[in-house]
Amino acid sequence: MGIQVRQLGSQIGAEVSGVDVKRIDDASFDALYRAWLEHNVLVLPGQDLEIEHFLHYSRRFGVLEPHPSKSTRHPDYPEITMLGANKWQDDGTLNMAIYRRGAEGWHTDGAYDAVPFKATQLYAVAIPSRGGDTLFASMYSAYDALPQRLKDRLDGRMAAFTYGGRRKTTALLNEEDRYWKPVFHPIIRTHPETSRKALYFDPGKILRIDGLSESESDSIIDELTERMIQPDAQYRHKWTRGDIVIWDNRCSYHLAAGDYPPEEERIHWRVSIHEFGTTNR
Ligand SMILES: O=C(O)CCC(=O)C(=O)O
Ligand SMILES: [Fe+2]
Repeated sequence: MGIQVRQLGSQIGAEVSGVDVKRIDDASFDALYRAWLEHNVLVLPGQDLEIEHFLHYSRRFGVLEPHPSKSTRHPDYPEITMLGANKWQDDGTLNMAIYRRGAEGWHTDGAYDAVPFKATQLYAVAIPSRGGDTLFASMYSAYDALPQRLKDRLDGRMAAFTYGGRRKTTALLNEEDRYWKPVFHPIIRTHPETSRKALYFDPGKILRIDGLSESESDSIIDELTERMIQPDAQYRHKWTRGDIVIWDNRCSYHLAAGDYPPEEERIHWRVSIHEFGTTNR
């Protein structure tokens, strides 16, 4: 099976064709994995999958961990989150936390865990007639574009992160799961596989930057929020049913457009993937 890799954005994103993930061999998977490390976001169109196939393929990247949001789990497969399912409430109104999931700001998944997620992978089950794109941006490019003053100030510093961050947005969690102990990550993070430096930052999950006064920490968080997305380091994915998209949370940010007609269905199967040998829960 020969795979073809076509670059999408100038600094992030690639499409892989010539692959059926149900029967990809080791050599092709190695090539695909290398392309993923290089491009951070991979799109594999035209996949025809059952849940078991998706889980089996996802496990080639690492360990699958159920997302802490229990209310959006698949009832029979806890590792699968059903994005966009159950968005209508009993009183007929739209559950905005489900409809707008991932759309409140650029973020990286799992920064609230001691070991952040390696990857998130989605499979498009139902796609609306318009809207509902997902946007991606490179953390490597964000780091490269920082002024030297900030690189020097942040180098070697840890930051505290938690679920919901300073705004405590925990609507997707059950009551009993809303207490999170902050975890610490280096804000300039060296990718464990590529050894490249990235700006590991998430305005919706960060609490403070260690070793700085509260006011300096807050003002740097504001400045990083302005600088984290480089306009020329983005890729915007327009979904087609059957697409698999996987992104590397150690070196990319993403954002759901959150703008599709709510009366239409937008459903993805979603898995959180951790590095082999690591678990948080
Ligand atoms: O639905 C999307 O486009 C992405 C949602 C998101 O942020 C996620 O799945 O982590
Ligand atoms: Fe996300």
